[in-house]
Amino acid sequence: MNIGIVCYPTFGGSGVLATELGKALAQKGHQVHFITYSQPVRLNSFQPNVSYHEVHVPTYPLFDFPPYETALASTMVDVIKNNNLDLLHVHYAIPHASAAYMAKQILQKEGKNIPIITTLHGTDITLVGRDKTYAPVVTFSINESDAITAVSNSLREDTYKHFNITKEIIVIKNFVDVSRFNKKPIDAFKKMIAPNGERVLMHASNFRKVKRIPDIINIFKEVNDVIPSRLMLVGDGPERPAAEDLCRELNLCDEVRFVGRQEQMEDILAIADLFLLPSETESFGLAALEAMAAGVPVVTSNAGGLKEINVQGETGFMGDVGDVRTMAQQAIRILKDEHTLNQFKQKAAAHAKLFDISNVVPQYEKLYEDLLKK
Ligand code: GMT
Repeated sequence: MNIGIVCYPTFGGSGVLATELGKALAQKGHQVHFITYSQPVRLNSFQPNVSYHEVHVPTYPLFDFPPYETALASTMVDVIKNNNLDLLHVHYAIPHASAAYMAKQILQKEGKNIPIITTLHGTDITLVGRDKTYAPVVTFSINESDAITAVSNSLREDTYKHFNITKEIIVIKNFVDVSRFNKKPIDAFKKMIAPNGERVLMHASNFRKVKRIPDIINIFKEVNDVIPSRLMLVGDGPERPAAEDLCRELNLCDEVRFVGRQEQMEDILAIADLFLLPSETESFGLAALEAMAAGVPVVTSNAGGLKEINVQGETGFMGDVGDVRTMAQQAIRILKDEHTLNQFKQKAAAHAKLFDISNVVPQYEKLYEDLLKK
């Protein structure tokens, strides 16, 4: 098949998932065309069968806000026509679903029908999309998609709850390439972070409010008071300065490392003993699944789709949003001795296999094939 994929090219989970899906489809022999405003971060090496089409947004002195959605829809039309795409798969509803609707209408006038698949990822529904300045367009363009998928049951329910969706939403859960994350720790790296054999706690995100970064630091403080530990914070975003302030206030500057955005998550996760994700909302929690695939147990909140990946008492634990005390105690329970930690590590890795890429990509292929038969 000739497949177009539209996504955010940044470090966010939706862009990561869309890029990994495109790469996997290309490996299976499909021609994949990424349409984004910059090179997706996980599209960092040459891949046969993969093309990348950049969306350029010309500016003009009149524009306080350059019309990205118009540029995106026009680029979609151009790429679909010139590469004879069979279908277009957009990830994250805003503004990809409405731009795709526009492109579809333009092409229909020219006699070409292009099926649109919209995959809902999370904040496009639970946070941003619900804002009344976006909601009518989001609702309309989701309903106009030829197929709608959501990355968890929880997100599917949220979408029906908050929007007037008249079509079936198919759940295709996020996936991870288990073979990529199954790596041995680099000893020198582990020694650098935890020179005296301290436990390594980790978090990776875009440091937005929804991730509750202060909870992570407070959980770490309680753990470190009992078990000598280090905290690695991977990523960057608006909450980082406040997080640095909190570390200074709590006198944790030597124990907490801010390592910024990183591409080689498999090497970084390989040295972790525990991953923390106490988010306010989380439609799925791909970062936690990648940690589990690396054999790292997770302590998370019980928000949204986290309940669908984290098995209480097996792959880690869950606490209520904001319940720092409980999550710290859960972390201590996991980290307290080598035997317990190893059991959690093994179960996390085993459970992640259920979400292996090899089980999930065929579900998207089947969906595409069914649409093309219509
Ligand atoms: O978590 C973020 O802020 C990034 C966001 C995105 O769209 O890139 O992530 C969402 O999509 C991921 C991939 O499907 C999910 O794993 C995340 O749970 C979801 N984030 C939220 O719901 C907050």
